[in-house]
Amino acid sequence: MLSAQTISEHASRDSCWIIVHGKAYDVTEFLDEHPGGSKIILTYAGKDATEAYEPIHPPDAIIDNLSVEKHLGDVDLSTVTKVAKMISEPEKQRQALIVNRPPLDEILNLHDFEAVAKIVLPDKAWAYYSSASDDEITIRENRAAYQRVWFRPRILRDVTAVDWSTTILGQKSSLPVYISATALGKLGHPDGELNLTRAAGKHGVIQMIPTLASCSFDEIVDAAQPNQSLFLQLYVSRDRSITKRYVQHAEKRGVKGLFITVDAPQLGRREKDMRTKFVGDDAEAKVQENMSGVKKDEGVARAISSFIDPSLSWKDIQWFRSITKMPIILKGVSTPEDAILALEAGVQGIVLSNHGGRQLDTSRSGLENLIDIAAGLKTRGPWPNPDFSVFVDGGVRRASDVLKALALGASAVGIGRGFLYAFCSYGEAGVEKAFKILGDEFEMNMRLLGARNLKELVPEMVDASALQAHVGATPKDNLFDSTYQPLRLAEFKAA
Ligand code: 173
Repeated sequence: MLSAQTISEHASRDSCWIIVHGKAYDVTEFLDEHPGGSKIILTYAGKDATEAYEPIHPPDAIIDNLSVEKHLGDVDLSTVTKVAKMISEPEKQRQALIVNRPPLDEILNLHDFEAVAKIVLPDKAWAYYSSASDDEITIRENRAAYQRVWFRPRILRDVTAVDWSTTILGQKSSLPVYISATALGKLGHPDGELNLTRAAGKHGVIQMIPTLASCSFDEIVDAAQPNQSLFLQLYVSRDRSITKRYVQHAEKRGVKGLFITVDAPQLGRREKDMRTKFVGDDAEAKVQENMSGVKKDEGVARAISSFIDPSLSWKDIQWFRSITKMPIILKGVSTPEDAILALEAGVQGIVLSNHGGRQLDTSRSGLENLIDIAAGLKTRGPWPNPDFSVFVDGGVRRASDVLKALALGASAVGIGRGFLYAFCSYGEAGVEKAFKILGDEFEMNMRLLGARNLKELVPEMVDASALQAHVGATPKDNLFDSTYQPLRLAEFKAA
């Protein structure tokens, strides 16, 4: 049993021990390998790092990443003096707001979750989740694109019974929507991604597990029902043996689709996230930062993304095919040229995505790209193609958005932030409510549109003639605009 006193004697770059979950670790040699940089670890050198560790890492990450001789053993927790945490005034106000958030019954649409999340989330979490790259033009365009498409409803079709269930990559789904991957779920709720897993299991919805989930992959799979379908989002590591092990483990555990992210060889600069800073502004952190030379203003995502391999190329696709039998989907395709290359490479589908506006700013919306990509794929085979799924994500908040994408030929639609904000604001019950809201919206909109099932959604039911015109008026999106938080400029220090 180690005492806190002993640990505190190892509080420097030359000998750095930390405590996580009641055990001590020697991380001296790991400092420069830490994907999040050494400075954040040095802030906790000689101390208990559990509180900082938990929201960002799966519980076993430290155990897996350090060789056994660096596992120093149990710490006598009675010797660890809990640093009394000063609850700041803004934090007190936040806690009060959580208590007073609107009852779940009063949540009527997915924008409501976002409005509540914006208030109840810690600043750092809201900044990370809501941010997008550069001038945030693409994230706003993702919403606006849906409003440039208008319905052409059919009448007198006996719409007593309507059915919006479907299959996605051969898996049953109660909605033509899957939960898209969003990283670091515990920044927003202590149960993190498990909120999604549990709600999805109850309601027959498919969850895409993020590579950078706060819960470990196995915790998520263990929380699923026996027949629950799960997909996996993959960031490809520079070390392909890590990627191979991860992919094959996922397949063994029954994951039904591998979504390889192809739009993030480098993370976009998300300025909202960068302005909140990764490490708190305390003097100690500043000293450590100066010593370690790591940039302090990277933002949460960039700080942990250095393992992603920018050399990933079309040549790698055959290798993925050789290591797994799961359907392979390329997530983050924007052009017919690449859609055709993907088809020719023999993958099972693509996601027309701009990463929720977080990567290349002023790239077009997935919905708009669907027009060109459908035209391109039509020259190479059937459209829609039962053997080549085309998914769309980005900016989806309403069932009517989904119906527009499906009418234009999408196989299903991904929603990331919408469900993320549902659990950040109300936990698992929030996600269940989000499914219910979407179901109600599907029922109403399909009746009004004259489509009794998803096969009856045809391109003639939408007027997309304005979709590719970027000039001209789009209707005001008041709900979205009232939650959407504009970027800020550099601020003066308090006098
Ligand atoms: O969009 C993101 O924030 C994201 O995909 C990511 C990538 C690397 C680390 C954390 C998040």
